Amino acid sequence: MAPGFRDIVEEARLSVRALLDYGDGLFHPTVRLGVTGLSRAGKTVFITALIHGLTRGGRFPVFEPFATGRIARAGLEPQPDDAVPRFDYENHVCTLIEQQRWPNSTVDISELRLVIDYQRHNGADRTLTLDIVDYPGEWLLDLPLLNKSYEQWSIESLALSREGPRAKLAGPWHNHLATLNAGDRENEQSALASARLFTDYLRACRDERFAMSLLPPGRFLMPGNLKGSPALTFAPLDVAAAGTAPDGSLWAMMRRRYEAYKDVVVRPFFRDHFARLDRQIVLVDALAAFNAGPEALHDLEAALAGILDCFRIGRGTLLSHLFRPRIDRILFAATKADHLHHSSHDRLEAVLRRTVAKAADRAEYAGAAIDVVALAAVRATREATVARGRDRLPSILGTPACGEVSNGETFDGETEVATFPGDLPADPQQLFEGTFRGLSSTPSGNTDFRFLRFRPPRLERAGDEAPVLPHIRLDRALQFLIGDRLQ
Ligand SMILES: Nc1nc2c(ncn2[C@@H]2O[C@H](COP(=O)(O)OP(=O)(O)OP(=O)(O)O)[C@@H](O)[C@H]2O)c(=O)[nH]1
Ligand SMILES: [Mg+2]
Repeated sequence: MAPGFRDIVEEARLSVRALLDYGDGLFHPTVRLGVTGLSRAGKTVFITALIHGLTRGGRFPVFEPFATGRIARAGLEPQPDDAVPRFDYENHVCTLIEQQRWPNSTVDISELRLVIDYQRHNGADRTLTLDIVDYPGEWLLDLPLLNKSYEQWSIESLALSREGPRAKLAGPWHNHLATLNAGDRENEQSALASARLFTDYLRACRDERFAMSLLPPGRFLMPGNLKGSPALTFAPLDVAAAGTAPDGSLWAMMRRRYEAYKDVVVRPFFRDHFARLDRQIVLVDALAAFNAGPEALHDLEAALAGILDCFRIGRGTLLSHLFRPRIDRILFAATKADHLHHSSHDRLEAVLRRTVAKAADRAEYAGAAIDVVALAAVRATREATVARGRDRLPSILGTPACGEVSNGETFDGETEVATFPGDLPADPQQLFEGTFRGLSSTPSGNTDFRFLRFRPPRLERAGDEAPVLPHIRLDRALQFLIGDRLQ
């Protein structure tokens, strides 16, 4: 398809941005690291732990420049973008360490600059600037909308909403949809009701019992200052792919608003943030999908395919070819691995590897280096072996968060318990064959997995020194993401 005027303008803007960044990068070697993941995946905890570890001397044996002492200093400096909120690092550390609570949910983009002084292998002193950008994964999953017409999006969203557990959750919206005729005159009240019922359906899918991942448009569930605006007041209609919307019809109104959503939300995100990233970590809460059931796992797989597609889109811009390849490394990380016994960490990694590999095949992806890791940015548990009859079960010890329920017991947030969350199978394929029982189909208590939320660990202080946060494989993630830039 020939590029339209809007595409050319967009390309020119991207090019100017890339040139400015490129010039800057010549004098100050910089890595712009995107940290993303769907809501509650662990973004805030990951960034907080990463900065805390680098600035306060964490234990990172696998992060070579750190372990060999070549990093002389790492410290925070003012960030480069004046219009982006600063990542509230100090507050998050205080919540985590002093109050032993997890940080509150964040719904916007934020940024922080870390400057690392290090010695090259040849002895020369150098500085690497690491700009960390935290943005919701839901925004990333909006990028495929750029290549879809309203009609295509409607057809796909409707088809998806008729599958598996989604069909039941979409009931009220489908009933309303059946009363609408796309060719009828445009009507604000119909648009409002459709958008509300469609959003209710998306919200129900996200509930932890179903833990669905693929829920665009992302801002419907996190509208921010666009709440109530026409750009968020639309929904799919039952329309034909090749059809034309009659002037003044409900269809034309919905289509106009869908295009407005792309203009107001998706394109600026792509231009101002996504297209400027060099490296990307995608955090994935696979355990939430195991809790919910096989459909959630398949949905996660589809979401990861969508995400990989975005990185392909991101490589197509003109100047990024001429000057430097953008996003050249992508790490997929299964978070909260501390909920599993270490004997299952490799298995969790294998599940994610299998999910990403399949997604990568589908997306016909070729380009950046991709790796997979199972990690816990903050390790909230310890391990133990618990005797049950003759069996010795590999268990984990932790303090379940206040209000968590297991086997009819409600926890008070103070008592440490040993739990056996369930073993992952040695062959990840078994999980994808859909034979396990999750909350979406089975009452809690009878599910195959039950991962409780634990409180952050109680840390021992040695004198005035800030305590070190325990983690699992955070150093491996760092080595992949920036190790090569500190040679
Ligand atoms: N045990 C354990 N729990 C974690 C870890 N990281 C995150 N969590 C849990 O996951 C929840 C969400 O983590 P956040 O870092 O706030 O996730 P987020 O992706 O920033 O979430 P939003 O800001 O809501 O999009 C926390 O409240 C913890 O319950 C971890 O390393 N270990
Ligand atoms: Mg957050």
